[in-house]
Amino acid sequence: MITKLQQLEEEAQVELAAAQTEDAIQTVRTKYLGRKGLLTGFLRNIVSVPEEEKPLFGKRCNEAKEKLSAQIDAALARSAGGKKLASLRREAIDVTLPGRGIRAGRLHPVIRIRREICDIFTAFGFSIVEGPEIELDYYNFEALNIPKDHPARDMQDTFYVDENIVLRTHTSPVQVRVMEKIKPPVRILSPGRVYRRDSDVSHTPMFHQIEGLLVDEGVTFGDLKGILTAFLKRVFGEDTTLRFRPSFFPFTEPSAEVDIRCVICAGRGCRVCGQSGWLEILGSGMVDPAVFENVGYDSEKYTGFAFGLGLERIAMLKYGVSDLRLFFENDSRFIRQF
Ligand code: 2NM
Repeated sequence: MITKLQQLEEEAQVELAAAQTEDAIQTVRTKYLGRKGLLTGFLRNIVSVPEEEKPLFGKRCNEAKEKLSAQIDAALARSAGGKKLASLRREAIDVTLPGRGIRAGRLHPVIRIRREICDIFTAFGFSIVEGPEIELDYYNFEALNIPKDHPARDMQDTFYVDENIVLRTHTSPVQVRVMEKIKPPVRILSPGRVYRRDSDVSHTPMFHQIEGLLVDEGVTFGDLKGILTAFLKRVFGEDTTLRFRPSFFPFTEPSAEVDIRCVICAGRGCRVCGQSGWLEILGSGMVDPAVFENVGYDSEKYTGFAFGLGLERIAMLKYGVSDLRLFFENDSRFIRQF
């Protein structure tokens, strides 16, 4: 019987050694030490043990149960410890690893140019003024000396809300509103969105403009040339070459367009400048006396100059963007480059 007990103990040892999980270890405990376990019930075999061996057999039975029970406890403790260790290893954080970078937003190139130009003119003493994008026909056309039969007023070119209300086609109405309110000297810059019924590879129905206005006693075309030259050299570089070319606008007389030497080909002629060697940058002129009369300024006492430019065009030339439509796609890969 004692040999049988030893066999049983050995079997239990082998099974316990093979038990890898807590469940498997518990199964061994139930099989040998449970209420109907093999070792638990083994003491009943004492009836077939010779009288003089009975005490020893009983003692061995108890020892076997206690030993196995202790081994199972130890195995369970090892298993739980291993599990805890594994989970600690799994959840470990390497605090020395570099963090994941956060993608910061960027300013849209049109907004960058707008800020840059506003900063330059603020330094020249100009104030920044904004106004409504939905504008009265009066401020957008009439007050600016644009007659009723002017092509700019055509339904083809202007978004009409109704007979008297339009989406502004330029930001000059803002300047008319300012002149109605305050007496000279006036030095203002009006940035903003403008709208024209135009849509092809080089025109979008909405684009951004900046217009400037300076009015005082004794302002001359020389002042216009001086201010605009200083401005364009700050934007495109001090060695930029300029050209003032006669032009026409209903609200200025005389009028001039300002060109710069082509930034792409340096004047040799290329696709961007249409082989001319020059790039049109802005329109300008001395404010027409008729405009001053419309806002109640004495055109005998005051003179002034004004100018206007499109921001998308400036941004394309300055940053070398070849397709206007990129400005309106909001592709972060494009915007991130500036
Ligand atoms: C331009 C060109 C020339 C202009 C005129 C005025 C105002 F309100 F004073 F009459 N503001 N802006 C002007 C003059 C705009 O854009 C090409």
